[in-house]
Amino acid sequence: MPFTIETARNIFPETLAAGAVPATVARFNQLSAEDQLALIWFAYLEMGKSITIAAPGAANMQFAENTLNEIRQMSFQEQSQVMCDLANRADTPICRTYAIWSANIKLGFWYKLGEWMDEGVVAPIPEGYELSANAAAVFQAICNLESGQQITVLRNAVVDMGFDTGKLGSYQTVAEPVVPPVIEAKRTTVSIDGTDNPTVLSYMDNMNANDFDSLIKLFTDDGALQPPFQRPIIGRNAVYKFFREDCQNLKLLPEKAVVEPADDGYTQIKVTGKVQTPWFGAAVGMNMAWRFLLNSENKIYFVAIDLLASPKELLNLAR
Ligand code: 45D
Repeated sequence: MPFTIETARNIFPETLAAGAVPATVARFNQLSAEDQLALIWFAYLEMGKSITIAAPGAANMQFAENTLNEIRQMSFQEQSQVMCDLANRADTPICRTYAIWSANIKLGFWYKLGEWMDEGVVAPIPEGYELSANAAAVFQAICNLESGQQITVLRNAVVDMGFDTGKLGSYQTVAEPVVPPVIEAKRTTVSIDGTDNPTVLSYMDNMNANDFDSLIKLFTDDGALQPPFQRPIIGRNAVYKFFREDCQNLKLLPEKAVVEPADDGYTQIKVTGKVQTPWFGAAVGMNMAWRFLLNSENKIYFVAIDLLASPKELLNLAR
C-alpha cells in the first residue's frame, strides 16, 4: 500500500520524543494568568543564571514596536492587564495583533517586556509574589528539564498566548524579513556517520545556509514536514512559507543516521544530532531526530523533526 502522510508519521516508531515538554505546557496552561506570568518570570531568571539569550535584531523588533510603545505609555495596572489578557487569550486589539506574529516576533516582544520589567518601566511581578502550589510544582518540573527542553517549554508557552487564530477568520501572518541565503563561498557542509544520501545532506546544508529556495526543491509537491509536537505542514507552498517565517539562522548539526528500504521503492532515513537556535547559539544544543521518508526519486515525501527525550536517544537508531 502506498504511503499517506498519516502512515508516514509512524516511521521509526521507537523514536522517543520529549513528552515532558507538551505535558509541562499542558500543566502550565491550567494555571491562572497571574501564576503563568510569575512562573515564566521565575523560570526566566533561573535559566538566565546559566545561559544568556541573544538580543533580537532590529528587523525582528520592528513589527512589535508600536505595540510595545503603546504598552510602555500605560499605567502599571493597565500593563499587568495586557499581560494577563495575553496569557488568557482574551479578545482584545493587542491580543489580536499578537496572534498573527511569527514565533520570533512574539519572543522578541516578551524579551523587550522582560527587559522593561527589569528596569521598572513595565509592571514587575509583585515583590514577594508566591506561586500557588500547582504553579510551584510546574516551576520545579521546568527546572528539572534539560536546557533544550526548557527553552522549548518557554517558546511554546509564548507561542500559545494571544487571541486564538482559529477564531480570526482569514488573516495574514506577520514575520520578520527573509535574510538572503549565505553566499556560496561561506557555506558549510555536514557529513553524517551512516549516510551520504544527497537529499539528506542538501537538506541540512541548505537549511544552514538559509537557502529556502533550494531547500524546498528537495520536497515532492505533496510533501510534508512535521515540526516537534505539531501536526504535519502539508504541501510545498505551506512548507516553503514555514521555512521563510520560522526557520532562519538555525544551525543543524546532524551526527548519525540509519538508512533502510521501505515499501514502494521508498527509503526511510533516521538522523540524530543537535540543533541550535539563534536565540541561544551554541549555549543550548537540542537533541533532535529527523525521520525522512524519501520517494524512489529521492525527493522528500515526509520529514518529522523530534525533540528527543534524552541524550541517550541520540544513539537510538533502531528500525
Ligand atoms: O509571560 O529541520 C517574561 C524546524 C515574564 C525546521 C516572559 C527545525 C512574563 C526543520 C520573562 C517577561 C524549525 C522544525 C514572559 C528543524 C512572561 C528542521 C518572557 C527545528 C513570556 C531542525 C519570556 C528547530 C521570554 C528547532 C523572553 C527545534 C522567553 C528550534 C524567551 C527550536 C524564550 C527553537 C526563547 C527554540 C525561547 C527556541 C527565546 C526552542 C526560544 C526557543
